[in-house]
Amino acid sequence: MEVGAPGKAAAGVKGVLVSLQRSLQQMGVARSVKTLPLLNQTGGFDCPGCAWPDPRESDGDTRKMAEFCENGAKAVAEEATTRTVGADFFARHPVSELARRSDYWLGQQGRLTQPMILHEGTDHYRPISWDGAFDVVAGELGRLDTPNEAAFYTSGRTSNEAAFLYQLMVRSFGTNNLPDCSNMCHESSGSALSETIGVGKGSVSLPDVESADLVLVVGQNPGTNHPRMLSSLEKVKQRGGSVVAVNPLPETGLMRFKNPQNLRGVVGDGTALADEFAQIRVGGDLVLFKTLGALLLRAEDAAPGTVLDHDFLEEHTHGFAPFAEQAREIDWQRVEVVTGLERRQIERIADMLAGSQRTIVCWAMGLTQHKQAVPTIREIVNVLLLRGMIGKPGAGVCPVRGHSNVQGDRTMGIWEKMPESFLSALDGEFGITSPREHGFDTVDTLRAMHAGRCRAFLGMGGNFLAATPDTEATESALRGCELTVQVSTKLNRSHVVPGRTALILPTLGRTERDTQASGDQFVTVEDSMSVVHGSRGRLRPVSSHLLSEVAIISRLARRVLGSEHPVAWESFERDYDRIREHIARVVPGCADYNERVRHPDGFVLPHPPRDSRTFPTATGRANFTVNTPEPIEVPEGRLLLQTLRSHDQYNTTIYGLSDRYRGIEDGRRVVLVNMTDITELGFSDGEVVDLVSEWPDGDGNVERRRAEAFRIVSYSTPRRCAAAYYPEANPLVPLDAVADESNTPVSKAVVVGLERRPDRR
Ligand SMILES: Nc1nc2c(c(=O)[nH]1)N[C@H]1C(S)=C(S)[C@@H](COP(=O)(O)OP(=O)(O)OC[C@H]3O[C@@H](n4cnc5c(=O)[nH]c(N)nc54)[C@H](O)[C@@H]3O)O[C@H]1N2
Ligand SMILES: Nc1nc2c(c(=O)[nH]1)N[C@H]1C(S)=C(S)[C@@H](COP(=O)(O)OP(=O)(O)OC[C@H]3O[C@@H](n4cnc5c(=O)[nH]c(N)nc54)[C@H](O)[C@@H]3O)O[C@H]1N2
Ligand code: SF4
Ligand SMILES: [Mo]
Repeated sequence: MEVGAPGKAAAGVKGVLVSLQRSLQQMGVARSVKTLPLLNQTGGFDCPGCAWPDPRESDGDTRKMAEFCENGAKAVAEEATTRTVGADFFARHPVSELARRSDYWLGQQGRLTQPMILHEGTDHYRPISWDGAFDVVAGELGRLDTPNEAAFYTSGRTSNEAAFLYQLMVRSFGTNNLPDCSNMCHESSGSALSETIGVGKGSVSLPDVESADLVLVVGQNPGTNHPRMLSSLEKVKQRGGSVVAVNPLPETGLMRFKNPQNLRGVVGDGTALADEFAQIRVGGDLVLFKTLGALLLRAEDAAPGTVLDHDFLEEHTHGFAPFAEQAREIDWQRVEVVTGLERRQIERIADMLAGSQRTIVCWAMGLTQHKQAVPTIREIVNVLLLRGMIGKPGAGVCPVRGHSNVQGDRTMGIWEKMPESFLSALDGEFGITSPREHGFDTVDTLRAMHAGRCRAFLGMGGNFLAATPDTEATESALRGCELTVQVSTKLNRSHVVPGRTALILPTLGRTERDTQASGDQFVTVEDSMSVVHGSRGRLRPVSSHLLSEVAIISRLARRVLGSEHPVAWESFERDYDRIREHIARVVPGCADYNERVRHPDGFVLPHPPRDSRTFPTATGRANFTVNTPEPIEVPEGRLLLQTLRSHDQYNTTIYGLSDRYRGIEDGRRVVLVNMTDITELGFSDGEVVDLVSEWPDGDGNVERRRAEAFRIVSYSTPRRCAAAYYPEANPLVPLDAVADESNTPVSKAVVVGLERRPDRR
């Protein structure tokens, strides 16, 4: 492992070189030349990376020749690789051996090419026919005491068509157990926004972001995780706007951007981004936003009529008086301790808010994966409401989504607690009776597995084992299942920690041509800004045995639900327009779906707060809320650990071992700690330690979880805060550490100690 100085600017020529190198390594010249020009283009395929939107002609924007970033190119290379994993591979490698390999090694083996089964008591996956595989699933599901003993997970790459059919199959089978990656991701945003503005999605468009005069980027590392967002932040700066970054780490992508699309980015220094970098303590954001709200109210007191948007408050909000009554207090000493920020900086940011005509707040996992994530996001809404910063151009809330279709999957009904209006529309359309009892989310699925109440697991994409908290406990939960089924493109850890019987069902990726009886098909997706559009793969599938997700679900549904089932499953696989006809009638905002998704720009789903300042909340208005910060207790000698992504991974998929913006190369088992803490705790930079987390179990005992052998790296982070990569640090996250209301695992605030390893110095 090598540790050097962190990078000074994101992207630039280096980013372009890395994109090319990875593409050539995985796909070769011919396939690279065929693939990259179609990425994010009209008539091409949607980037399988993140959910950042594409420019639209309807907005007066044009798409560039290369409308993708370094990490988008890596995502494509990872999927469109020519390396394959077939029956011979599994014959050579027993599961017990694969289980000892790293996530990186597993992913690098290539694409899965044929259905495989692992029978009880054996150590090798063996080939099975598709029909044979569906028989096994139907048989095991049929043996359950109730449909609620099965859980059906979804990861956010699944297309709208597949997601719609999947939830239809699961509800027809008789359960709402539809946990998804969103439970671990933006669930907190959905909870907070539904309650306060009535819609659990962001309220801004791409032109809004680019025309804002103030953008706050809070708990998000766009240079790595949403790289094309930097082009939008660059536009904000070029138009005279300001950017505020709130983050414990000075992430390179928040500081300076070298846009490879223009000369300044190639030969110049690029564009400086953050005007203010607030290096906040992990978990300090609720107190920060409460203080910003207080300062706005005080500024209004000092100069009445100049700060608050009284018309907006009167016409569109509810609960302002009780909010304002408690909101003016500031205990500066406490604020400075909890946030780690200086009073002067918080006052400067408040001045920027008070002077801005168009403010947008963007956020991601640095906010959502905390115990008080939901109150924190509600507090951001409070601050925006004070100045009427919602439902007007250039202003609003912007939770930046992760997976490329995670938002679409929810729109299509992947949720353990879809509202009655959706369920009754679904029942009416298909003549089925959906269950009404809420299902298991991700954490509840794990709890149910431990309690023996969930005995069958099917994953539509994703890597449930590596993505979820408390890895050791999760392993035993999955091993305790009668059946685990993974519909996947690539080999991952969830395949090598099997239930009594385990199946791998390989599927087409988004880059690949999807040919069915009626001809080549396209699918649809929804980005982070509610734009729905088509995606058409063009590459020859990596194996002729692959089925599309739609085909897998349709065939499995026929087998599980029987030929008498009222849904015409066989019609869907032939022609995906048939699925979209149903989507048009069931899913709100999707009328004329087939027509509108064929528009080169797709269409934008309705969002009442954004479109007309109508707020479909319980009060019919945007709600102010009163939120009380709870201190996070970090005992002496302990650190507060956040788990995050390197520049060279996609969640549990490790593309490579280079986190170059943070100066870390050729290794991932690192823990970033402030130099003063390293010294005070009696360690030194470069030493290898175990991380041990501590969690009070409620009976007065402390549960200890250990992750071994992390190299200490001295890094710029606030005192008593630390950072390590996900998924390596997941064994430290207790299953019971969840966010209030959203039940999202608290992956950004784990109390840990560093422990000297017995075998070392
Ligand atoms: N290349 C690539 N792109 C991706 C992904 C990927 O793995 N690789 N994953 C996708 C997915 S599913 C998602 S959800 C997104 C994730 O996108 P991000 O949310 O950007 O991902 P993380 O790496 O978890 O980064 C969290 C950021 O929050 C900061 N942070 C941590 N704790 C706090 C806190 O208490 N307060 C504040 N203010 N900041 C904090 C961290 O320092 C870090 O910069 O990216 C998506 N895009
Ligand atoms: N400690 C900690 N834990 C976290 C997080 C964190 O920040 N810290 N982040 C959380 C977040 S935000 C998220 S979203 C989750 C991610 O959780 P998941 O979505 O479950 O994980 P991924 O790593 O994105 O899934 C990768 C796998 O998906 C499969 N795949 C890829 N493309 C396709 C496709 O087109 N179809 C199908 N069927 N399969 C496909 C491949 O086999 C690949 O191995 O992890 C969460 N876990
Ligand atoms: S910003 Fe996200 S969606 Fe856009 S090209 Fe990069 S990874 Fe793909
Ligand atoms: Mo995510």
